[in-house]
Amino acid sequence: MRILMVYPEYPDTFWSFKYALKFVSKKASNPPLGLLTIAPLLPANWEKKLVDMNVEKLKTKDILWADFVFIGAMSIQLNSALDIIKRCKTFGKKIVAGGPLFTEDFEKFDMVDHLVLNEAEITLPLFLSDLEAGNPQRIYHTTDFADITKSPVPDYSLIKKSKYSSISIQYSRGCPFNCDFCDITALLGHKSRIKSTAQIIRELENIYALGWRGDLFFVDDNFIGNKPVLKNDLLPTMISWMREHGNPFVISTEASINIADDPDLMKLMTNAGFSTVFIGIETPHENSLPNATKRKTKTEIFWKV
Ligand code: B12
Ligand code: SF4
Repeated sequence: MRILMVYPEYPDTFWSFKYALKFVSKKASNPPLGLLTIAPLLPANWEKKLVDMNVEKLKTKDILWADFVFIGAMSIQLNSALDIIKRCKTFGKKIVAGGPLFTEDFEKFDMVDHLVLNEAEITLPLFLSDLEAGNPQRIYHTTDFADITKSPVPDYSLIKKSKYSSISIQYSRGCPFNCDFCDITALLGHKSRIKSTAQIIRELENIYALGWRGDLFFVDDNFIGNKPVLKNDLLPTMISWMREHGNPFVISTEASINIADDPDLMKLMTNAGFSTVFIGIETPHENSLPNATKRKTKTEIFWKV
């Protein structure tokens, strides 16, 4: 079976970094980690090819090569996703779609043959076993959240690494907050679920073996969701690993502002190679926080920012 994985093009918005990326001779900031994560969930003997349309064009010969086209996308990629779907359908290809865009708006995609929604660790195996039995359904969804200690190491070998300014890696999913403008809790739940330290080391080994050196982005919703495990296990292990490998990565992530409460945690992160933490501040007005259904992360810190 030949699987063509396609990541649609972003529109020209601030977060596509279209103009900034030219200064560093890159095409996109990050590869599509969702598609890289589902690739190893597919049977090992299936052939897989990835086209990220933010770094290369989708060629007709790639579509013709495929038995199935797998599309993953965010809502902002809707227009490009629709173009891909129409184009693949003119060649009579079967389409499987998943990721945030399709999970949230699945009823809008009549032309998609199979909507494999929510976290693929749960829904993709169900689709694959029905496919093998010759009876694949149109929609697979779940209200459960995946045990990500069982998530496979993403197949980083599928990307054209020189086109990206940073490589993505994920330690946790989910967030305890409930901001009304954010889709995280609907998609991934309120509980911070973490991978094991051994998994992260395996993922770092894979990225290192790929020959990647430089920026690495932990794409967690809140990297510090489980501080005791970070402080006692992951970060000390990462510090040793980074030293043994000549500090190959410059790491960034996202975290809540209460990271500033914990100098020990920040020191450990710095020693493990973290150089930048992206912190979202919803509003400088404390009274506006309830309007965004955001409970305070920590008032004293919030007001010092
Ligand atoms: C890294 C990231 C980015 C990066 C890089 C994007 C990239 N190439 O990965 C950048 C900085 C560019 C970015 C930008 C934006 N992002 Co963003 N981003 C993320 C983040 C933090 C991680 C994405 C990731 O790698 N996840 C890890 C993988 C493993 O998870 P996943 O992709 O969901 O995949 C799983 C399932 O969805 C499924 N799956 C995924 N694809 C497929 C495909 C198939 C066929 C199947 C079967 C299953 C499947 O299986 C996977 C394993 O379970 C997510 C939050 C999150 N936790 O996911 C937000 C997120 C995806 N971003 C979001 C948003 C809103 C944006 C912006 C629009 C923000 C803005 N206001 O401008 C911009 C848009 C980009 C643009 N150019 O205009 C939203 C999307 C919501 C939605 N409904 O689409 C999210 C969910 C965050 C949020 N707060 O809600 N983003
Ligand atoms: S704290 Fe961040 S990840 Fe959590 S719900 Fe709010 S915006 Fe989303």
